[in-house]
Amino acid sequence: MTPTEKIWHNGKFIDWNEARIHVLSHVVSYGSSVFEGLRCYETKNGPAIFRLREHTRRLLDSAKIYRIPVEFTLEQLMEAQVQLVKLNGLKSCYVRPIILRGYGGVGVLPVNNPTEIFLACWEWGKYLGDEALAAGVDVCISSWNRIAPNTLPALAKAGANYMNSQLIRMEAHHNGYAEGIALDSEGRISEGSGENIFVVRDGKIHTPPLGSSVLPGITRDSVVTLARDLGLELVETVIPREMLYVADEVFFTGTAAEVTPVRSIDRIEVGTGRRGPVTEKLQKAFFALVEGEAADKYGWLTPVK
Ligand code: PPE
Repeated sequence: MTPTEKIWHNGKFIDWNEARIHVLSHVVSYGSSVFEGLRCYETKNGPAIFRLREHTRRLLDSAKIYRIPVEFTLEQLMEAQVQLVKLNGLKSCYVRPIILRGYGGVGVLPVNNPTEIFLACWEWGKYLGDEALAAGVDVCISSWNRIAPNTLPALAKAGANYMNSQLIRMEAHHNGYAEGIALDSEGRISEGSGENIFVVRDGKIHTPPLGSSVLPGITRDSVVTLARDLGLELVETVIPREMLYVADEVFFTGTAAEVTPVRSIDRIEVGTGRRGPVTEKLQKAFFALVEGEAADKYGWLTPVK
């Protein structure tokens, strides 16, 4: 990663190297952070942040679930992200807002731990490799399950959830796969360590519902909307593991992963072992929109001016 110039902290822009916290901050021992990841795309009308409002809303929702007080409004945080990208002079980048419990009281109960908010950005290329978007990735089912209901809330994008994601991703990596797919605590398909998942069979698209321990992905929502626009049949439904092995197409969605085809699962080829027609259609629609080639009919792009 190449550092950029400025990071936003509690309302002020500070130098990249000054964005520090004390080692005894609550977040370090107890994982008490919530965060976001957004992409800013280069369009012909200049840089534009994709679904800024929805990401910022999810950030505040995550903080609310964890009772983390936030003194900034949705609008203020949106504006700060636009200013951040502008100030750092990037055409396209990844934006990472982080809200954490800081330095003060010790012990699990967060008393006297001030909320610290940081907004950073940097240039970030293709998440699952340069070839992934066209060729697809080889993945496995993880031996780790996704976080169960009543353990850690899956609707919150909390730092602590990513201990589970790390186990999934590391296991996949060490066994030679690009990514792992986790089942939920009932053994149904949940999601990748950092992506939602879609399964296509006979032209019908399936994706697990929010009750299957998935993050309410904003790319997921975008793809659901685009699929319906294209007249494709799509259902949110509980999906058994073996559906993956007999699918015609499988793909991941995520801010970092965008729309990435899956070409094999547990060394079983998905369909013909290459990107399928439904995945390609949705990828095209997605990139046309984020890159400003197609009309932004839902107002998903916030220009950085
Ligand atoms: N599930 C998980 C567990 C997840 O982390 C992400 C995003 C998604 C689904 C997709 O959500 P959305 O980005 O709103 O479409 N993962 C982020 C983290 C990547 C990272 O390594 O850090 C991302 O894609 O930005």
